[in-house]
Amino acid sequence: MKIESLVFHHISMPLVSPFETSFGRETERQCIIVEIRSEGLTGYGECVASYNPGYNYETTGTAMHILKEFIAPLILGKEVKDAPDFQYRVAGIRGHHLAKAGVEMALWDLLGKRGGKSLKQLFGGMRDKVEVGVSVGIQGSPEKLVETVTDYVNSGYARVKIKIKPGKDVTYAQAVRKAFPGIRLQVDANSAYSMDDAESLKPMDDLNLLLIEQPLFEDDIWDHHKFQAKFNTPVCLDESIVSPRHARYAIEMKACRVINIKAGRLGGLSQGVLVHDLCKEIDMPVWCGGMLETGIGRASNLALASLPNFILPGDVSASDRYYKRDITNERFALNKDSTIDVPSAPGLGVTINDESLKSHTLAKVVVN
Ligand code: OSB
Ligand code: MG
Repeated sequence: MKIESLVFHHISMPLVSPFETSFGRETERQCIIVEIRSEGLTGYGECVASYNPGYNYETTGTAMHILKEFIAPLILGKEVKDAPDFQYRVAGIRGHHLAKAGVEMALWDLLGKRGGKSLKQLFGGMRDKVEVGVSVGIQGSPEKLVETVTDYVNSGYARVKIKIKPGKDVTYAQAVRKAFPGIRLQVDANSAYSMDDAESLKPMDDLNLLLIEQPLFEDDIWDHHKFQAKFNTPVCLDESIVSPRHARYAIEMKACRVINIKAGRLGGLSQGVLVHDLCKEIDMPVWCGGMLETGIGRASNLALASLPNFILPGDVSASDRYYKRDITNERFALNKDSTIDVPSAPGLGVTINDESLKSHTLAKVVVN
């Protein structure tokens, strides 16, 4: 595919309710929409970097810089064959996985549109709908948390993840477990703890949790091995797994029993598929993480989660859990069985609402 032009849309989307994690509170979500023209077709991708470097060192600012100055020149006017070819071309750019992944997604959309195949078909997905859960931000009190969780359970979510941080952890998780004895429950610390805190988190082991996500430092795998050895509950790594290589390190070190796959963090959907395949070989379950995506990134997450080893429900909730107005014409709804349908139209299977995209745009950069 000859790459004829790239457009980067820096957008800001108001969230329906604030989202608080151990690294901060967001009321709006920023990201960069990547638009690529090639041979009469337009492909879209979403770079999931946000305004703050709280989850990842990348931000919308650094991503815009890397996209415009370094990634675009490597592919503009070039014949890019597929995702591996793209990865080969950008291999000289160290890190900046979120930026790379945004472009790779747009290339997948183009490949699918050109060949008349959905991303699910291109990846070899097995499911027409995938099981999903909801990620609930930190709340002011255990009572408030139970109230919020109740609303989500009533709207049909059969799996709940709660965000935790020091001082808002064990008692919060206990309150939810008490209110919902049978629900599939898990917690996510986003690197808020150190090994010195492990003992205080030990009561989590009595709550029949599916997993404890990323308790320790984002650049650490070894201490997670020590943490996992102390707990019966599976440890799941998110931030620490930035490549298929890191997934192998974590597996070999017995640092976790589950991996959260996010294409952005790994540097592209192709890398997400590789981590999926690696884990499948050794029977380690994976699930699809979320970055509060717009309809574009959400469509790609659903396609990825249709692969066979996505055994646990993903953080891929319905559109109305995030945005009143999305930038895609399609909205994703929750089915009665806590699933969401995987798009089946060519490429990502979504169309852009130009007016909505424009009204959410803070800045636009054209490279041609
Ligand atoms: O750690 O999984 C995370 C959102 C932004 C950054 C990091 C994370 C999250 C979520 C939300 O948990 C998942 C979603 O619903 O998109
Ligand atoms: Mg996480």
